[in-house]
Amino acid sequence: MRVSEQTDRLASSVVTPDRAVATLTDDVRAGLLSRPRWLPAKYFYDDHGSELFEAICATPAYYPSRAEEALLAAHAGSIVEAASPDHMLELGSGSSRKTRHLLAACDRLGRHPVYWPFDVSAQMMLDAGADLVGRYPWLSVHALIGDYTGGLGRLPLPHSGRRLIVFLGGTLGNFEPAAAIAMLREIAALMRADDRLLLGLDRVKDRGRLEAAYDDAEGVTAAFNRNVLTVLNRELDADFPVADYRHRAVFDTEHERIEMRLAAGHDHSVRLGALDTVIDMAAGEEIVTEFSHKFTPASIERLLAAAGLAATAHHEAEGGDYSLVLAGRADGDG
Ligand code: AVJ
Repeated sequence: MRVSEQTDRLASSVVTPDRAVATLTDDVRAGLLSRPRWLPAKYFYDDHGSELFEAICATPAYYPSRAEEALLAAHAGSIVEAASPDHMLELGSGSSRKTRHLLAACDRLGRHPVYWPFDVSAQMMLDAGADLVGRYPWLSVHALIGDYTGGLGRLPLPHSGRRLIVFLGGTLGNFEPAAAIAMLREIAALMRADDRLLLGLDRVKDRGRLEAAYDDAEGVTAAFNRNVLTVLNRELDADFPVADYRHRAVFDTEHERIEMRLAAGHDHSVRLGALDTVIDMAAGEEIVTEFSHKFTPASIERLLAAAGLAATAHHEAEGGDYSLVLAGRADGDG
């Protein structure tokens, strides 16, 4: 850690899951041995994949992260005033880059919450945490190390104090509708009447811009997509011919989602050493590697309502490109 005298304001805990989280082997057995073939999106993010995702955010075509950051920069003050948090819990905090807008607003407004980032990457949280406690003398950071898809029932947050739960990046869009509702219900279960959820969601827009955002001219998203096969080769002793797979990004208008896929360039078989099995891939056969759901104001309201939540403020980017929604319990007093 960079600033050792600050460790009293920088703590961490490992979060044990409430329920069994599927292993990579389980997921590959369920997804790759069935048709259509699919893989969960979370396996993109090894160290290299996380770097590639940062590089995607810097491409001109990938607008969501810039749109979200601009909304945070513009509305952090009103969000902090509305939520008045004593505790700020962030799911999938990564390097906490965008959260800095919220913490800066807290600083300006004299609101001093404890920050609880929750992520699988302990190192990223501790690096960001060390920087943040150095910046704000009032701030304590308590990093929660774990996989939030394993449940939120065992977090060491104190019972008292108002909570602001932050779930940014459009990550909820990676979940299929039923799983997104289940995730929001788990979040709602952590909330009392005055607590708030801040949710970042990408919006439905014209197909051309959506598909371009997931197929940038520099080929960064293509490299990110193929990287999941490199992860499988390494972790499962597999032999995917990674470079022979073609990146595809298709907007499914019925389900209102981008589907990222990898299409095999030629007929071949793949050995999955750790599963002691072989799969045959035909030329053109696809593996679905990610869903990224896009929302409308109406579908956001329906999603929140299905989880017992309701929007208390809705900040949208110009032209409706992106939404930052503040929500509370539907049965709360507002
Ligand atoms: C980080 C999951 C929100 O779905 O837009 C970016 C990941 N995939 N380009 C998204 C992603 C391809 C991203 N999320």
